[in-house]
Amino acid sequence: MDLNQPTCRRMLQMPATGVTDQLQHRPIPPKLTDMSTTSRREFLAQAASVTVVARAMTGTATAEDQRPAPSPSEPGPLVISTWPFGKPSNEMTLKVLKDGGSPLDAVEQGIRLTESDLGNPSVGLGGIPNSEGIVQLDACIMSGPGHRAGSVAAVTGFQHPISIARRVMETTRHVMLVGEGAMRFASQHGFEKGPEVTEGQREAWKKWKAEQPKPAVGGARPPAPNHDTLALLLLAPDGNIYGGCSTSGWGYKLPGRVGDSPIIGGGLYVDNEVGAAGATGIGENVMRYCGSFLIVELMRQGRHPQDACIEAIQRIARLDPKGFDLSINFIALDKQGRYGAAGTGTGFQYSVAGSQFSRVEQSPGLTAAPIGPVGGNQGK
Ligand code: SD4
Repeated sequence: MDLNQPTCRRMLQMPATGVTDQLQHRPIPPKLTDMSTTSRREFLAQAASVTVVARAMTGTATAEDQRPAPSPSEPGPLVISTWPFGKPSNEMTLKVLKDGGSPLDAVEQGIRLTESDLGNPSVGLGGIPNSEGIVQLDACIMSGPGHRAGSVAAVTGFQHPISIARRVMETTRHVMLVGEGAMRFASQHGFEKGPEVTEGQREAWKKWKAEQPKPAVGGARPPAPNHDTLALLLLAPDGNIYGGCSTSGWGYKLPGRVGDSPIIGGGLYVDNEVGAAGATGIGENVMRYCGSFLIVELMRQGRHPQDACIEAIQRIARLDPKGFDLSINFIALDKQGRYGAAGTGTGFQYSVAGSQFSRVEQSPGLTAAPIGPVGGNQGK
């Protein structure tokens, strides 16, 4: 759908040209799919989301502007995850539930699927390594019931940090284990060691390293732009909410750097009274604002998940010296089965699936700037 078409412009009540130019650093509408391939029901859902963003542009986003909740003809679970590569993970999550697995099994297995893909440069052991050539993984998991959480950070050589995070949650009195301790814990619990980096990533790292200027003592080489974490949120058939998050983090980061993804309230937050949110992008720009927690709190105040994502980014950009130049994206899901997303720039895609559908959707971007070189949108 071309947003400059008369129908769209009427819907948005905006001028035909210069929309994005005039509104630099202000929300722009989501790019919608071609009407010819869109059912009436999907069109109505999309029109509702356009209205949400149009109102957000004028600072009047309201909770009345809601994507329809799943209709009674589509009962059952709803799962949402970051990027198109989340689609197979969503489908795995639903399959595990269908086969009788628990919601936590479903979240874990869904995320493990992406972690197993050694071709994915930002989740699992196929990820871009740190500046010393070693892949360093972060992950966390949350259960709405019991408000339980488990998390691991800076783990190397283990293929499934999401499973280690779950084990931390289920077998210890702690929430988060990092580095050596996390790895010792994983070994004691029988988790298998894999390679520390794939051959392909090792070759790319060598090339990157050779091209870097010698850093000053104590200084750091600039990390590579790479922001494609998998965050996955599940509304289970019994109405409870769960979530998980897994990443290899910022490519060529300093050894020991931990991003937002394993930080409860940063890259993921689940509140069983309200809903859940997850993040992808430059973790430093999410964790300083407790981004996912903020979105859940906005939903608690009545915001639609998409409005909450938009408003959280607007608030972060207002506070941050970099404005909207932050490369952050969020997804959110509430207890009623409504969902949404937003990003600081255009191009962020996310995956949604229920018992009757599985698709990739385009998130609204709050500026016209492209989200940059990311692998997520090129995923399956
Ligand atoms: C991090 N947020 O470590 C993660 C990386 C990422 O998409 O890409 N997320 O900062």
